[in-house]
Amino acid sequence: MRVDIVSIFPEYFAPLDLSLIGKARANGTLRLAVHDLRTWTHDVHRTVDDTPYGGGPGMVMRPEPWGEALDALAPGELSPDGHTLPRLLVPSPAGVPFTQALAHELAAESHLLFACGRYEGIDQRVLDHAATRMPVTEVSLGDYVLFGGEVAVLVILEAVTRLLPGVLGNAGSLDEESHAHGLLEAPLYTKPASWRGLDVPEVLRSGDHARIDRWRRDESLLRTAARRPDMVAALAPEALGERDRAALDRAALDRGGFSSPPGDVAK
Ligand code: JD8
Repeated sequence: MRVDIVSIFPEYFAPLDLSLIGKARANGTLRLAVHDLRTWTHDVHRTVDDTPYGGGPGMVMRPEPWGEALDALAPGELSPDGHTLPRLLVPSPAGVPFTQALAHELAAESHLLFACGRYEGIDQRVLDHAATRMPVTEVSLGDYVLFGGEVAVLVILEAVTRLLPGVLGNAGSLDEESHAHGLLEAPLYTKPASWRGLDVPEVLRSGDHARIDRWRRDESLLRTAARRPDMVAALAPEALGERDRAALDRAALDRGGFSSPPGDVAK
């Protein structure tokens, strides 16, 4: 996969040399390039912002450097030199939510181009013009406010690159993850069996794998009900068995709720 990132803070992306993403870059699975937006300015001050039309606080990123950056990195036509038409991703609090499903979709692309905004954001015409030549997706990490798109790109790239073939050594662990089966993970323990007066749950040391599976499933359900009622509500009814429903009812009662069918879990 080819990835280009445009930012006024290219130093933000130093961590992408490390760990498993660094390895994916080293072995050629990930061809990543970070570009300084100011490369595409022409004035002595290398200006990238200006005051907003219509008034209001802060500054808006000028369209001209962005236009030149996107022209350079997404030439438009599918050329024979290996250039592919990228998908443009623009982090924004007004974007569609970034989810594991979107991470899977992005992992199937051959070329991603990230545009990191700062200040109040990027002139809308940059996105409108880009959309005439390539797919454009504004994406949000979540409902909180960041200073700019850089951290969002680090998060998105980490979620996407670990889905690329060969990046995650242990292939089996992908489909066992919480966001694959719609529940939060059960708690984890390692040695020693007793630590600061706290013991590892007996069931995990029993060697009885049927009991262990059931215990983990119950813990997943209890946690999910307590912390993520939205995820419980989104479960397909057929995703829950008799024992699952019993565990959820106990969880609801513990929280002062009442027994209820799936899809109608007490708030
Ligand atoms: C890009 C500029 C800051 C946004 C005024 C100052 C994502 N989940 C998320 N929260 N915030 C962002 C995000 C914030 C950004 C930019 C992403 C570019 N800002 C602006 C508008 C309101 N502040 C984000 N992904």
